[in-house]
Amino acid sequence: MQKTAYACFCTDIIHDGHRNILREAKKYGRVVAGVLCDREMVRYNRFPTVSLEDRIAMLEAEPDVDEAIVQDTIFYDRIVETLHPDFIVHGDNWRGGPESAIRQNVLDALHKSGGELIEVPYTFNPSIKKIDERVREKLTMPEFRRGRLKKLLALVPIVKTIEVTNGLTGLLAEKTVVEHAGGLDQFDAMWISSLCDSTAKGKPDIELVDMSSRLRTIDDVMDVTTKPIILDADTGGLIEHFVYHVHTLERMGVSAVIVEDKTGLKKNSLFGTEVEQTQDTMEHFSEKIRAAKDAQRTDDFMIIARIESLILEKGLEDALARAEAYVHAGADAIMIHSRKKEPNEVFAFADAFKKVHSDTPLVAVPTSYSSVTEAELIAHGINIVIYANQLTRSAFPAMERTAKSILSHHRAKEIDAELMPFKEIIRLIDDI
Ligand code: SPV
Ligand code: MG
Repeated sequence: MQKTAYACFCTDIIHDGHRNILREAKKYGRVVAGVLCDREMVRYNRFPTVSLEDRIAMLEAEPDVDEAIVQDTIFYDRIVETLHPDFIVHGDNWRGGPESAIRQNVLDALHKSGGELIEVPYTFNPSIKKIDERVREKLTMPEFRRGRLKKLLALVPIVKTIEVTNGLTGLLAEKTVVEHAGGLDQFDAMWISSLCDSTAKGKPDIELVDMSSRLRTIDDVMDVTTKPIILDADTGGLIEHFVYHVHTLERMGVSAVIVEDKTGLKKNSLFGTEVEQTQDTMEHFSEKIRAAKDAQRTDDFMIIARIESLILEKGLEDALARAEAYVHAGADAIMIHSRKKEPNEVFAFADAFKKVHSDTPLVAVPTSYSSVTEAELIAHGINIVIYANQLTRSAFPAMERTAKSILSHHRAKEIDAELMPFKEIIRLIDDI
């Protein structure tokens, strides 16, 4: 009986490197090509720029492919159990880094089934590099990245979002992958926080850093990343101004804007009732949401209404009534904020809200209730989790310690051992 050689592809374009793998597979028998499904591609690699159907057709058109099938998990157990391939063929570039977890999974699965892993030396040439760069370039374009948050919401159990304030933190959000409990994890989206953006400029978080400056930050992040961006737009300012900002953000390729129902001089929510803060009226804020939805030009963009009732201790009923009004005004999602140490009030809100609006996404920002797990948030119907300021809070004490050490020792030697060599930092930076 003819043997089966299987190779899985997680790509939008077939280039010489892939053809080399297929040619090698052909030497071992009938070639079955796997096409990694959208959900897994998004979670573990990058967003597909062509549909699953087109990716299947692309592989079917390859002369060395006998059959193309969908692989629906990044790990190979299911494929090995159902297909029983005699050989799995893969490039040898997965031996180091987080991808080695997938390699180990293949080895374990093949060990059970009696199959064999064939590793082909990874092809790296200038034309392949160019193709890779072209796909990445396409992913950075506004029309491709704008709709990515909506797509993610349909694909992943919770959209894991991390604060970014510049190109470098953008690259961290884009490229950090960890292997954990036999799986791979990475962030799905980026949050441009008003608190961290202001803090990076040494300014208070009171809408003092104006939109032109915020847009500059977004542009820096966009230049070097492909993941979707959620902008913290504070109160959104005057309705007449906010509608302009919606146009600009859509045109740039931002995926969502979050506006909070406060008015006047906005202060950061983490101060709660310790400072004077005024909540907008339900009617006026609904009008703001409605005007923004009217101004929106694409279906991709999301306007998310942020409710400050729990922050301002106005109670759950007020929060739920506002949620109802804002959804009615057209909000694409609701962010519920809390500064309690425990997630109970967020859960109570989420449980009640989801009973009525099971399809409206909910956003949570677990800064003060940081012990909550993603699994618990998912269980209560939260769809987006924002880790809103943890990168800034980790960088600042490290920088302060370094500054103090240099001042105390009148040289840098004492702190040097704690510092990362620059060549390790710039490994994140792509050359053109
Ligand atoms: C921000 O990150 O700027 C936020 C979240 O708005 S919070 O600081 O908790 O208000
Ligand atoms: Mg903010």
